Amino acid sequence: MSVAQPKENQYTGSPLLKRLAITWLERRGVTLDDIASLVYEVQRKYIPHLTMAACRESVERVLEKREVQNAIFTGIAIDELAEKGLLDEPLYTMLKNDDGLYGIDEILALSIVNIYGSIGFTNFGYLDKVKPGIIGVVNGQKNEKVNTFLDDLVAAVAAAASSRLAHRDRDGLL
Ligand SMILES: [Ca+2]
Repeated sequence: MSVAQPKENQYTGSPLLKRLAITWLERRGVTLDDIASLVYEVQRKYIPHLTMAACRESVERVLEKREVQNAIFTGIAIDELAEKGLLDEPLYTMLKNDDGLYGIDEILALSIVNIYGSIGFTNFGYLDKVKPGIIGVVNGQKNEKVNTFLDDLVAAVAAAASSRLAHRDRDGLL
């Protein structure tokens, strides 16, 4: 007698996951254009002919990757659980205060950063340090909201999209 097989995942191979990832980011106050603006800021000094449309397209391609979607769902879910007070100690206080020694927010984000090669680490480091645009905005909402994972996720998606553009430009595809 065979063991019951799990039903095929309704999300497998579906553009629904990408749409959901965008919806979850928007629910937390981050739009595709916010992330595309970060990509533009990072890459415009290296690619003079760069357009916002190309930046936005690159962000969309990054958001099609399953590992990126999963990192976004996981990080945002933890932020929202902490915001609702649904996590036990000691996790709750670490997340609420964005404790610098927690570190798992950055580790989750790093799973996104390297999908287009190691140049992503440089871009991520810059975005994490300077906190331009929407990263500074979500970082400044720490009193009302828990964005412990969100700022790193956004920086990571922007860093990966920037790396993708750098590679495409080098290959003459832009
Ligand atoms: Ca963080």
